[in-house]
Amino acid sequence: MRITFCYANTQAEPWLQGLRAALPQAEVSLWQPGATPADYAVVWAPPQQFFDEQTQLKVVFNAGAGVDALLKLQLPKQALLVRLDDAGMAVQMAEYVCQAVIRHFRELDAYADDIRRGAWTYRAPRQRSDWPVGVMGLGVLGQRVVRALQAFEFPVLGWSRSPKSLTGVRCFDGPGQLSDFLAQSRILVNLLPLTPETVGILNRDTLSRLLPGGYLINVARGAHLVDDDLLALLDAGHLSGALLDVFRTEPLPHSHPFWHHASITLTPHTSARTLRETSIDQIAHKIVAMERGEPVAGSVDPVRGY
Ligand code: NDP
Ligand code: OXD
Repeated sequence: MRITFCYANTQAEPWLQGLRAALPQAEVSLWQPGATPADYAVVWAPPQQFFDEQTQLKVVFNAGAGVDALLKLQLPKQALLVRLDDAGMAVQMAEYVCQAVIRHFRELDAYADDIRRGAWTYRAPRQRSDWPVGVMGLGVLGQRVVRALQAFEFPVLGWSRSPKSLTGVRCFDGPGQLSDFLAQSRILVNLLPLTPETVGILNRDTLSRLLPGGYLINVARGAHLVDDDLLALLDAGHLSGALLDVFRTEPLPHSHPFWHHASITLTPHTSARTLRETSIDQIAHKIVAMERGEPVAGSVDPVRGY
């Protein structure tokens, strides 16, 4: 079996060595234009030329959870697309979201400012029940985030495409229940895939439905958010702040107003990183299972978009 590797902006050699060690029976190589056709591909942000040449692929493994960029390309018709299914990202996402929720709820940035000014001040403790957290997307990452938030006893709501029943979570589904979900959330965490249905879903209409003083945590994709609508709602005081990890253009251009907005905190698309060893292990196990004709988790429905 042949495996080809095409991953933008990464050191290929440790991946190639890891894949060879995990699958000694496979011929693993770094893709170059004109390379021999392979059976399996491990990719992140490949060029269209890769798929134009690798027309025999049986399976394409995306070395990340989100497949929105890949689905913009023309993949070989017969190729199954499989994304990373947790692979160590869920716990990272849970710790990132919990630190953000706690930092905002406990006003830790305001305390840090006070201390920097030499002021020893106290703020009135907030009631956890006044800070319900709504999680958009109850998939692999969303459900892990929900569990972590519950450990800190925040009231948690969730919204997904299909109905869900999760212990202790007020679950909503479909476009018809989105307004009710938002109207009962003060902190909003976005963990949706980017699809034609979800592009621009964080906009003036939806964000203004949050409880007053709402706080946005966007860890999914930049194109979920209408940037100017967020700025308008922050400046109008309906939202109290936002933590953004993902952007329409990455790296975020230095001219973008998000860089200097007092109520916006930025991180550089780092909330849940692809962990090389864990990802190689997951992909290798899936290849072995597929060679045996067994089904694997994480296959993408290109029509649904995730
Ligand atoms: P999953 O596919 O496991 O979960 C997606 C969830 O979104 C599901 O609950 C699904 O509903 C729901 N959903 C999809 N479409 C809609 C819709 N139209 N309306 C309502 N709900 C919808 O994905 P993951 O949890 O693994 O990952 C989520 C996203 O997180 C990725 O697509 C990626 O964009 C982002 N990500 C960001 C990272 C970062 O570092 N910032 C790292 C990794 C991922 P249902 O359950 O009914 O199918
Ligand atoms: C992913 C990401 O989708 O890193 O895995 O954003």
